[in-house]
Amino acid sequence: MVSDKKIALLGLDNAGKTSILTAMRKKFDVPAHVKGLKPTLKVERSSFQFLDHIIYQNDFGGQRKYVDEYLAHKVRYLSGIDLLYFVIDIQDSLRFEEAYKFLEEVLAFFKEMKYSIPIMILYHKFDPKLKEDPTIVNNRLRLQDMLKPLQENFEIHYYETSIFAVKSIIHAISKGIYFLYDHTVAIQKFVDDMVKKMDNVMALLIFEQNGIELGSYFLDHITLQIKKKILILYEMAQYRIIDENLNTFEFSDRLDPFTKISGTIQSFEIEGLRFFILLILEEHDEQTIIDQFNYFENNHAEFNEILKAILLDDYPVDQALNPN
Ligand SMILES: Nc1nc2c(ncn2[C@@H]2O[C@H](COP(=O)(O)OP(=O)(O)OP(=O)(O)O)[C@@H](O)[C@H]2O)c(=O)[nH]1
Ligand SMILES: [Mg+2]
Repeated sequence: MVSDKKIALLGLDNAGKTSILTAMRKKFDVPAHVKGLKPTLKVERSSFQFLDHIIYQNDFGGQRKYVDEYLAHKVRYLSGIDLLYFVIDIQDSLRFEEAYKFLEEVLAFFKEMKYSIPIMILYHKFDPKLKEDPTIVNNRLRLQDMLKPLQENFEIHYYETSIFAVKSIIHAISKGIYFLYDHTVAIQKFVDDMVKKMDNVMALLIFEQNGIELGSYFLDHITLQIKKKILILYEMAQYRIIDENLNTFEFSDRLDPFTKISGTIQSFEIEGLRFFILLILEEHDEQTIIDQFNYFENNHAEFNEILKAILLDDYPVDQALNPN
């Protein structure tokens, strides 16, 4: 499925927009990747695969001449946007006024066009070591005050992000994307996306702690009998994981004389609630299974952020800014 969602990242030059997108792509060693970034020339369009579909993102270079160009031709540049991330460098208080004016003009255009889209304000470069720095804290308060009038017409969400705490970025970006969907659709998209990134998936299921299924994928043509067996395996694995206080539990089994599977279950704790993701792979050579399980394991932190973004309406900023 291809989505026609158009996402824009706007903000002044040097605010960190391209760095944020780089962080979303790379996830690891982000500061090193970001070091050599050049200013974006006008608008860089790329597609960004985040869910089971492609999202078109527009990284708007923030140099003055470009901003003037966008504002002079708003229809050309700013039409049809479904979601806006507006990035402000929290360390650069001398440019708050300029950033505000830019945002104000963009929102005035959205209002005129009757776009009521989510507006995500990223207070960026809110580096973990500056979390309690009085200047930065004060800058945040100032911005909050400045931006208040804009809330009259728009649903505005605020996030503190830093490339030194990649999960703060994953959180803010995912949150915005999931605002475009309701919870159930969002979770199902998340499941479909994971399946797409792996091979040999027979089933992938997300449950909350009472065993209510939030999202599911089963390979086509799988029999009801086998589905039932998978659910029994899930119950067994969930029991083990709780009983033995584990984060993850792997197993293999035979579902019928012809069907051997390997499975793993991961547990997530989100605001005191527990969630489980069950992955069942069709039998394959050992290395393939190990690779798939490793992929699943290595992405635990990211899955956790995405689930949080989908499931929680509010998320403590402090937590997001903890490096890893
Ligand atoms: N301390 C700190 N520096 C950052 C962070 N994110 C980005 N930077 C730095 O900010 C500079 C500018 O980043 P870019 O991502 O190129 O900024 P941009 O908003 O895309 O700029 P334009 O393309 O000109 O609009 C780079 O030198 C980054 O290293 C952050 O979270 N913390
Ligand atoms: Mg850029």
